[in-house]
Amino acid sequence: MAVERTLAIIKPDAVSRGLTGDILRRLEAAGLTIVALKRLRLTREQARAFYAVHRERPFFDSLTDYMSSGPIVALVAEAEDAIRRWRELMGNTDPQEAAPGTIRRDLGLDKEKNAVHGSDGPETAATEIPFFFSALELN
Ligand code: IDP
Ligand code: MG
Repeated sequence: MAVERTLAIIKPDAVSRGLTGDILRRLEAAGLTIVALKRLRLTREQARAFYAVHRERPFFDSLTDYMSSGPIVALVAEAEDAIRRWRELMGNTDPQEAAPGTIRRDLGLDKEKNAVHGSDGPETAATEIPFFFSALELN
């Protein structure tokens, strides 16, 4: 298994509740390395661009309003099999369905405000990482 990079986001619900440190600790404790990190607030248009793949879904307007409602922390994590491992740490999209010990089960509020994002595959990571980080920030 090759060393991979994934895009992770600590979503507005988690940043506003002061959970950034807890989530970063879980990520590092699981053996992933933070190679780039920033705090920012997306505009509504930027959130709609980031989640464009979901534009036909009924939750798209609500999701993108929420994702632009306050600051987020975006980061790139690196490890062997990083994409799958970060998604496993996050847990199911719906915190009520997520396994005990996962971030979403422990910290998520509901299916929308579920604390964290992770790329769902190598192609997605390859577009999501440059959405937030320039080549200079990814040495
Ligand atoms: P994922 O984040 O687990 O990959 P996706 O299906 O890609 O889940 O959905 C992206 C985001 O959209 C979710 O993390 C969540 O915030 C939101 N979302 C997904 N499904 C629903 C839903 O049924 N209701 C409300 N929000 C949803
Ligand atoms: Mg997804």
